[in-house]
Amino acid sequence: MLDVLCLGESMCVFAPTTAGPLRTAHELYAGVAGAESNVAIALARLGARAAWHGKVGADPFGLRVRDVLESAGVDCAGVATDAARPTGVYFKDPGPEGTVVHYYRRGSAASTMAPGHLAGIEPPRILHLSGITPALSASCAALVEELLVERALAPATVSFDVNYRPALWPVEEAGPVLARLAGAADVAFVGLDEAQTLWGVKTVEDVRELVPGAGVLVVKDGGNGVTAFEGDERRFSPAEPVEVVEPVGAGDAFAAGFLFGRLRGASAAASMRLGHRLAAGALQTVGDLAPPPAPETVRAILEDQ
Ligand code: KDG
Repeated sequence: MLDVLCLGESMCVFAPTTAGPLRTAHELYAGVAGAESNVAIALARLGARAAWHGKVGADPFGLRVRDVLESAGVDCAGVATDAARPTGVYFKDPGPEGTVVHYYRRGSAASTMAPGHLAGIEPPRILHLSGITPALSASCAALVEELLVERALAPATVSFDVNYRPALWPVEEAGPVLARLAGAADVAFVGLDEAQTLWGVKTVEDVRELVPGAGVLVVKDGGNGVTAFEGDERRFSPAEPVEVVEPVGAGDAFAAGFLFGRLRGASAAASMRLGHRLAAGALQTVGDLAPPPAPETVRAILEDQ
């Protein structure tokens, strides 16, 4: 049985190799990125049986996505190919105000995923989804509905990272959809900053009030730390202090560390500590993910309840 099945869109990403903006860059770094596939990679590197399901085009970008995931130990047997549509790509444009993302993913192969996409699949222990997928197309939104709300892969635990991407859909549309989906999940992750943008809330307690249904609600407050709500319990875990190089991917790394802890039966406190350790690595690299901590470090973190 799979430990975790992650479903979503994975793309090729291009970014200037130097600090300057895209407009004047001469050299671009090429990589593979996708919130859910990042989680699958991080989990596989920790030793979990992880699979990624999605759709890619019959093009070099799709082949690259598969190669990168497979070489990280992620099971890609369920990756579909759509010969009529491209693999999505995006560009990172670093500037004085931060990095702007330019997506070229409308009409991508992944955007044609639809209900029934995982039909006949043996339920994994955890199914991990994110709020990016319902923004891709109406059929992708219906697929998330089927998997998360209707529980097509029961009895899998369903994990959902809100991952609001403003370039994909406006707050007025995304806010109510993402609140409802997070509230239907067994484990929901949300950043306090994105909760403030999406739902106009102020504190982590406000987020819990807005999303009372999530079995475990994990609210991430950047460099301050993370609060996990489970039933009547509330636990805070401070973040590791780090020098941030590039923040993209840190949320995925945290989710992977937290889910790995839960898979190994660790407490919420220990799972959050492992999440922080992975996030700290991701924050200190230009790519989305850093190499995982040594197995003895992971063991020590998880054993210290
Ligand atoms: O969480 C990191 C992702 O945002 C990045 O890898 C790209 O999946 C991506 C997206 O849709 O923005």
